[in-house]
Amino acid sequence: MSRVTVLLLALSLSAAQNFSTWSPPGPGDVRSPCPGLNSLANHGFLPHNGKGLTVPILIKALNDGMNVGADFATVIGGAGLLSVPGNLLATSFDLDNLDEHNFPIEHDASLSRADCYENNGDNYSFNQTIFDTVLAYYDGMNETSIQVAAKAKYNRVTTEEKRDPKFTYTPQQFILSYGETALYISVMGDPIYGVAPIEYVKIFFEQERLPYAEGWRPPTTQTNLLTLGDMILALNAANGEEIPEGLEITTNTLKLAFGGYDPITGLLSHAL
Ligand code: HEM
Ligand SMILES: *[C@@H]1O[C@H](CO)[C@@H](O)[C@H](O)[C@H]1NC(C)=O
Ligand SMILES: *[C@@H]1O[C@H](CO)[C@@H](O)[C@H](O)[C@H]1NC(C)=O
Ligand SMILES: *[C@@H]1O[C@H](CO)[C@@H](O)[C@H](O)[C@H]1NC(C)=O
Ligand SMILES: CC(=O)N[C@H]1CO[C@H](CO)[C@@H](O)[C@@H]1O
Repeated sequence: MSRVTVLLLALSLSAAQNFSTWSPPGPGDVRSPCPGLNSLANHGFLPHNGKGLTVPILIKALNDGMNVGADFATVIGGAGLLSVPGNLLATSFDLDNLDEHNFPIEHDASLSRADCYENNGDNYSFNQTIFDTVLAYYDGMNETSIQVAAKAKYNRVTTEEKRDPKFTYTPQQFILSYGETALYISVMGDPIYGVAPIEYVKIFFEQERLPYAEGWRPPTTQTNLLTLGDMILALNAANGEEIPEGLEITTNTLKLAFGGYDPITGLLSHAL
């Protein structure tokens, strides 16, 4: 065997080990409002304690765990660093730094979390009642589709808009929230058509686990800024939600929004 083969074998074995190892957070471990990062930490692709995350650590974990590209990992990793309180020069962050409401990522109208205002400031814990309203759209289906995922997402916006007096939905959050819908149907299914078994989607959100034992494998097509941009456009076309005035969906505006910046002005946005 060549040295290259041995190395590849070693890499795939260590990754396989982590797909089969899973444990929930224990005392002292921290988690985030993100089912993707929490799953990666529960499997040990990210440090199980959820602390000390750097951009290189994210790039490797997102690649090994779900075939998500370094382009996405780098920009959103930058937003993760911005979330460290009082340190604009931070080089690592902890998962619970991501809880801060409206900055730079956490936002209202999540698929599986209550709005901050509606739930006494708990803007990060999984909420089955909320997630059930998303699953209801898939009633009678065994797989996701772009059409249905889009409607379920838009319903979260219109629902919270009506009942949350502090509801905030900036152009940045428009992109983030479409991006998050694109992410779950990409990584649990595929980044082109967004067809994911509902069983996998439920395990991903409800248990924060990669459904390896149930047959899921990382998609062979990489999820990256290009696939996410195309899917955001397809999702938006499917539900017809009005695009904020002046906003274009391009790789550049995606980089700004995922990086924590206003995609129209390019400024660091800190909605109140
Ligand atoms: C494999 C890569 C990733 C996947 C599949 C993923 C998936 C998701 C999904 C599906 C949501 C929506 C949850 C909901 O609406 O209830 C979400 C939310 C979030 N993600 Fe990730 N994510 C990934 C990577 C990251 C990274 C690298 C960061 C930051 C460094 C991040 C930060 C967040 C935050 C802060 C939220 C909360 C937004 C909110 O709903 O308020 N994610 N993610
Ligand atoms: C889930 O969210 C709803 C709606 O915001 C809220 O009323 C409820 O208290 C939350 N449930 C839990 C268990 O946090
Ligand atoms: C969101 O949750 C975090 C963690 O509990 C909390 O520190 C923060 O104040 C919350 N945001 C708001 C606006 O209440
Ligand atoms: C969903 O049902 C269709 C049609 O019966 C079938 O072809 C497909 O394999 C099923 N998918 C899953 C994930 O069970
Ligand atoms: C190769 C690798 O990342 N292995 C990790 C798998 O997960 C466990 C924790 O569950 C870590 O200790 C390993 O380092």
